[in-house]
Amino acid sequence: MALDAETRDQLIDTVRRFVTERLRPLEAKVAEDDAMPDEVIEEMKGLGLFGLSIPEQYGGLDLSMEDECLVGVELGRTSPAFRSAFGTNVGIGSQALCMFGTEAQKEKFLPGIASGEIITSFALTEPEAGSDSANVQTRATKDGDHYVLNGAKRFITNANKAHLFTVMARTDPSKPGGGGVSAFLVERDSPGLTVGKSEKKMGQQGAHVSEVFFDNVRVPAENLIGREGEGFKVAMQVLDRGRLHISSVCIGVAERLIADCVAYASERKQFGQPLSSFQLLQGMIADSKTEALAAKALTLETARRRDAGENVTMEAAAAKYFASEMVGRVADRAVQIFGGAGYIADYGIERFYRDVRIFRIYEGTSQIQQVIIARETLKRGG
Ligand code: COS
Repeated sequence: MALDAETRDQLIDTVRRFVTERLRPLEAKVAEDDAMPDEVIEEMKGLGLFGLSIPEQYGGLDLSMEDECLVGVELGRTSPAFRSAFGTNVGIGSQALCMFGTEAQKEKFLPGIASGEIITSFALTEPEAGSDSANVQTRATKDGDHYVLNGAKRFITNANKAHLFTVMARTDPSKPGGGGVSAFLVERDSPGLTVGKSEKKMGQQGAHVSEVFFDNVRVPAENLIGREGEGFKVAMQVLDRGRLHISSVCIGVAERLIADCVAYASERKQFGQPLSSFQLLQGMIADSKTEALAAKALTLETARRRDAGENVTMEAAAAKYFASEMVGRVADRAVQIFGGAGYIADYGIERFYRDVRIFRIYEGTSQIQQVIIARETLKRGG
């Protein structure tokens, strides 16, 4: 549902102030501690951030994709680890349920997801199913009114805190591709489900990924999402949406870095002049600004088209591809503009440089986005 302009502007203003006043001062500490303060999580819950995308009738804010992206841009103006705390609830952890769940499933879980009481995770990736996500090996075998899950997932965001997983598992081993895969809601306290240690990562400290293991985990048949054998398509549609959300966060980070570069270049003097007076440096700022504007235009236009009911698989892939590569280039230029200071941890620029690297990998690598864009373009004939 689209908010009226006034309510939307108020929400954006509130999120902007929260990011500026509460989150930005904590960036270095969260990175250092690799943990998110509990009080910040509580404030995020109070602001409704866990329920941005959840329908109003279940306690969420029910934002349109366009409004979610506008909020995503604001959230991108600080360390992306903060967004990750509720990102799975807003996106990949909740959307299979929102789009394909039964009324009973929604009533049971969505209010808790919207309030942040239930943390969700999306468990698709496996050791042998990364980019080739149809190659799911985790098995789900029907046993009476249950399915029994066995297998392992990896790189699962927020698994260490999750109460509820959307798990893609193979129900039909005779079908090797996506057609034999089904999606399930699996509760964390199910006997046989264990979560591995949090992985040590290159960036985004304070956000966590872990392995998840299923050892004869019994899942009630009523927890199947959609129909048996449709789990791969469910996952792909969740990712179509998630890719737009990630694009908006990339744009926010780029805007933040451009502002930091402008502030630094205006203050720092060399050869008796501020850095900002040098045209070679202005060229870097102009390139970053142009690319950020282009990514924003593409992302918001695609979000509006999705809101209007169009299939935007190709356009969402293009947005994710362009925005994630764009913020990589912007972060690289930011290190260059800050010079030696860009390489020193105290200035925070090198942290963003590391943080943004994952955007070109998760929710589909740049190469996967290229595959999706090319396939569809070839199919359409241009
Ligand atoms: N929406 C709806 N249906 C989709 C779809 C989408 N976005 N993408 C694919 N499908 C359907 C296809 O239409 C096809 O249906 P039929 O069998 O009825 O024809 C089926 O799913 C299989 O699709 P496809 O043949 O394209 O599957 P591939 O194995 O070739 O894989 C890619 C497709 C590579 C695009 C997919 O595996 C992918 O996105 N990989 C990256 C996964 C990823 O992002 N992982 C990140 C981790 S999760 S955070």
